Amino acid sequence: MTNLEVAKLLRSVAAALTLKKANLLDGNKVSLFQVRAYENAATSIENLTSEIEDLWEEDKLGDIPGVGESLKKYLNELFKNGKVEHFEKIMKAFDPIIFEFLEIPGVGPKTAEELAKYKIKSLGDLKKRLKNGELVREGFSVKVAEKILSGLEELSSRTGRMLLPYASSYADKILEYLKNNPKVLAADALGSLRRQVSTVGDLDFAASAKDPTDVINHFVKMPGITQIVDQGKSSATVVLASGLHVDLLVGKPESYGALLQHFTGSKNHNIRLRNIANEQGLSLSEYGVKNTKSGHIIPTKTEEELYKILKMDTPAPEIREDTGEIEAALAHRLPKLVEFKDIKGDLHLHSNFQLEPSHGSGANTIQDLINKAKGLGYEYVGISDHPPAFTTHTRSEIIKLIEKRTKFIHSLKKSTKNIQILNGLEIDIVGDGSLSVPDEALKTLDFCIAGIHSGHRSHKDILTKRIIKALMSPYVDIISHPSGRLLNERDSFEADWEEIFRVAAKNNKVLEINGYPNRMDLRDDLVRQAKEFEVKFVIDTDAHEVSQMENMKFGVAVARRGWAQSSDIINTWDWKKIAQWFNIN
Ligand code: DGT
Ligand code: CA
Ligand code: CA
Repeated sequence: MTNLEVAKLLRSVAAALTLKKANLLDGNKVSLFQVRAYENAATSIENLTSEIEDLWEEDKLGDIPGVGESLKKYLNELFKNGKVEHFEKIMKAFDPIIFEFLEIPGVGPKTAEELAKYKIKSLGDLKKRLKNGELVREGFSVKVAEKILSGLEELSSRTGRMLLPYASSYADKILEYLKNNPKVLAADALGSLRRQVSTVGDLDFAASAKDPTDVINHFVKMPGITQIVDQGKSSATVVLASGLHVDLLVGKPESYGALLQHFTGSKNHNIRLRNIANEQGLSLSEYGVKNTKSGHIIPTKTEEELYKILKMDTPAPEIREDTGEIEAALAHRLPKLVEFKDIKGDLHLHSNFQLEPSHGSGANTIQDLINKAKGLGYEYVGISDHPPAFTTHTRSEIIKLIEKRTKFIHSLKKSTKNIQILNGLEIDIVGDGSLSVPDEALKTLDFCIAGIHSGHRSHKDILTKRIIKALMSPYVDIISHPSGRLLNERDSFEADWEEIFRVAAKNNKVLEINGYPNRMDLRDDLVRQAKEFEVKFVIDTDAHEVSQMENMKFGVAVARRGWAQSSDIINTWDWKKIAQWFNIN
């Protein structure tokens, strides 16, 4: 079974449990925590860089984040017998088509169950009967029908591009393999990965060697290759078990700079660069920089040499998109982009503190998060759990629970050395734009993150109003994952971003650049636009587990692609300045 198949099975189990709870079929025995455990495990399996079946054979299932003892037992049974009795028992109460419907973005277990009543045979059948109005005539809601249709469109337009952090970990392994060959003088991961685009179509590598054929022969023997699509003297394309395509170009050391430049792209950047070269009597290609008249190749051992020949500074790979970087490089006015080493803290972290949160509690203790932050060399760390929900708790219960956590964090502040701790929450901006926690409790915090966690498919004006209202609250400091996208799952919602940027800048509110692998939100293009309004940003990981705190560099990549400098990012500031900004004494 592939990772995707296993993940889909676990999601189906989670959905079946949700329905059982909703329908009160043993509902009292199902906990939301259990449902979430299956969903979390599914996500981490989808994103593994090894095949889960291999891990099972090597008895390493326990190494997968989110796979605990009981799930390990079920997965054992799955790989041994091809099925899990416990899962079959849970799922057999439901029409199997329900689990197909759940693949549609925006369709949850309840809608899927409702749809199943209409005796639909397949997703194709569903699309047909929605389009010809049949379902609506039979009593199905017009509004929900429209939502499902757009979900079906989104599903068919899915690109199948890999999220940057996972592509990056594949690339590290491939580079290690390439560099194992003593004939390889240098090897680099290029293309969209080097430009740090949030999703990657295929992986591109370059290697420098005197004898390219030898390197190619070694490359096509790499473990994990399922198909060799193309093999030439100095290039090859292969497919890995995950379906990921990998290109390799091998070039001579004298012109390795030209190869690096060519294969990093982007295509638009290269086209402009080629025109500039032509005007100077030069031609560019992966083989080198050629004097058009003499046919002589000008050596370019490094990329810097190539750009220098063109009388340009070298733009950071992240901004090579022909969106102004070429003009800036010619004028020697490239921005100094923010770097990972500038980051002094992470302010969006979820712990497992018993706050009875509405959703998304973390896996580790607050102390674990603090220790990890110290390990990363941070000066400060902000803990920002989700609060309890109004639907399950009374106002005074919410306040009491938050007070209890505040007390606990205060005691940690006293006992902790070498790092500053900030007491925060990530609260919801609810449907009418008000906040999910009473002001009375918000007052006790060092800082407050507010985010939209529901109603992502509402009208543009409604979503804009919700964010604007939160930006006007004196208690809100940061808006988390502002555009609500989930890569490969849900697009950014539409909103009046200019208005949002204007109000954020005016009220000294900070927009988050969330580095969680499937968020990368605010998006790079919106970061660049927000910068024009002098909006400040914070780069966070939104980690729900300590290891995810290492994703900071991917958040930094989004900021760099948005041309952000360290002065635009509040968590590059030292503790004194941060404490002043949040009014902490
Ligand atoms: P991806 O794979 O879709 O995430 O995007 P890239 O940028 O990695 O694109 P890819 O893998 O097709 O090609 C890698 C680089 O090679 C690309 O960024 C620039 C260069 N390149 C590829 N095709 C062309 C082309 O037709 N013209 C020019 N000038 N450069 C190209
Ligand atoms: Ca590529
Ligand atoms: Ca490619």
